[in-house]
Amino acid sequence: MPLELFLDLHSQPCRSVFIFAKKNNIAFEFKKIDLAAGEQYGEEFGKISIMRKVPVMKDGDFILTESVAILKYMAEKFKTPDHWYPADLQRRARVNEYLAWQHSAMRTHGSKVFWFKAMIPILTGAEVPKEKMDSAMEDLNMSLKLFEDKFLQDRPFVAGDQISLADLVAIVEVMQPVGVGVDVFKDRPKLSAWRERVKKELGMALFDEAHDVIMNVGNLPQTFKDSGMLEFLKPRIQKLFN
Ligand SMILES: N[C@@H](CCC(=O)N[C@@H](CS)C(=O)NCC(=O)O)C(=O)O
Repeated sequence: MPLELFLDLHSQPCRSVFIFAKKNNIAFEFKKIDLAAGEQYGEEFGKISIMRKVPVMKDGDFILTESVAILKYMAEKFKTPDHWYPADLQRRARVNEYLAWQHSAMRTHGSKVFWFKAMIPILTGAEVPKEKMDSAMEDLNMSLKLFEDKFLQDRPFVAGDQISLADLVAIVEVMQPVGVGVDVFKDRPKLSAWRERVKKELGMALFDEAHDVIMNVGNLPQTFKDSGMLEFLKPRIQKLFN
């Protein structure tokens, strides 16, 4: 029986899981969970995960949440090429180092800019105050700089000469603000060259397939409104400003 992957490609961690499975010819059934329509809060999804977040993987009776855990599970179960999650202790540690860091840095900062630019003005009818926007951009720029200076340095990819899970998890997060018009690659030749290498390794068609929805987020806020998710999200939106 193929894996079941519960995904919404608007979500960065879902894109990493989707791309990894496809790139490695891992058979799976795509179970779409429409986050903007609130499907993660439905009864059916609740039976799959009380975390109510995607991605989720189901392998027979075994259910796994957390994209990083899912990626490592797939890499090990399907014995994907070593470069994705190297057996070598120190190269693997480099991958793990990035995967541990990114949740509280690149992911947090890129997501915040995405919400501030695209979602909040439409959901609340008001622009995000300039000082909040500037502060979010500052955090994102700091993460991007650390990615270049600490995680890439002069290497083609995070763990060396070959692409790994770290690059995959990084690219999907870096692309999130791009979807709302923030050109994070401008004046960053090192980051741009890395993006081109990653795209080439993944394959342009697969990269574009995964990122299509995030590059066209126009209808997303309307879906939030129509589904009643807007009311539900208000307290969370408030938290973003605290
Ligand atoms: N740490 C988790 C993050 C999962 C997560 O935050 N997913 C978001 C989409 S990017 C989600 O499902 N949000 C739905 C919600 O909070 O209602 C992972 O890496 O899988």
